[in-house]
Amino acid sequence: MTLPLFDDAPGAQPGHIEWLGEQACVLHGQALPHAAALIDAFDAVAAQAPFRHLVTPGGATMSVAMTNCGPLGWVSDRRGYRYSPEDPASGLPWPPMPAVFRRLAQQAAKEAGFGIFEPDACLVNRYTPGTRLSLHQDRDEQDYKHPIVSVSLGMPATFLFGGLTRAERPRRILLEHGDVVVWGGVDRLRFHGIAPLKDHPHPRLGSVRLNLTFRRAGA
Ligand code: MD3
Ligand code: FE
Repeated sequence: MTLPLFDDAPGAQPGHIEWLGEQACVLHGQALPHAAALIDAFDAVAAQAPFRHLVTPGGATMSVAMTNCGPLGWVSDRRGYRYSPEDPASGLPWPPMPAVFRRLAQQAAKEAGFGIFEPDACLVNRYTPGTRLSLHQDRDEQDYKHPIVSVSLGMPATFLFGGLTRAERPRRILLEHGDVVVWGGVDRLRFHGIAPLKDHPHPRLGSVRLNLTFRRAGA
């Protein structure tokens, strides 16, 4: 039997489904055919709701820059974490979720076995070299029965896939341009994060990684 030396070694083929848990998987390369359309649609979102570095309730500034599209957007400030229908920077609604975003998220949820997924929030994270996202759970949504879909674009990242307690040592999984991750059910509350990004410039996006995270945040 041959065991891989590194579980974050590249080499997963587009179309390959990598199961990380009972109800968590990576759809390798699933977004590749749509990457150009996703990035073009995203440019319009960022023009209306620019990236910003949010402050945590503890007062730390996050190294990830964020914006949102869709009916609800995830925000953080000294008062806490929550979903808001308005961009606090402008007081306006978040830009609409582009159809190409929604379709991809729905298709991915279906392929991963979650049935009909109607996201009402899309958080966009922007990473540059050195940016990290420390281990956390996603628990600001109303109902954990809905899955979450994430789409990676641009530079590769090492994603940390932990357990249901912070103490469990996370697995390291390479996420590349075009990879889609879907998780829900028993894996919905796993701790996860992103290791500090290395500089491997991407032909279209340069020294940037974008991550789109689709959620059903409201009822
Ligand atoms: C969670 N974003 O926005 S998504 C977040 O790449 C967030 O920007 C990360 O965590 C990012 O809240 C990671 C990918 C992901 C993959 C597998 C998971 C998150 C997961 C498995 C369980 C729980
Ligand atoms: Fe998260």
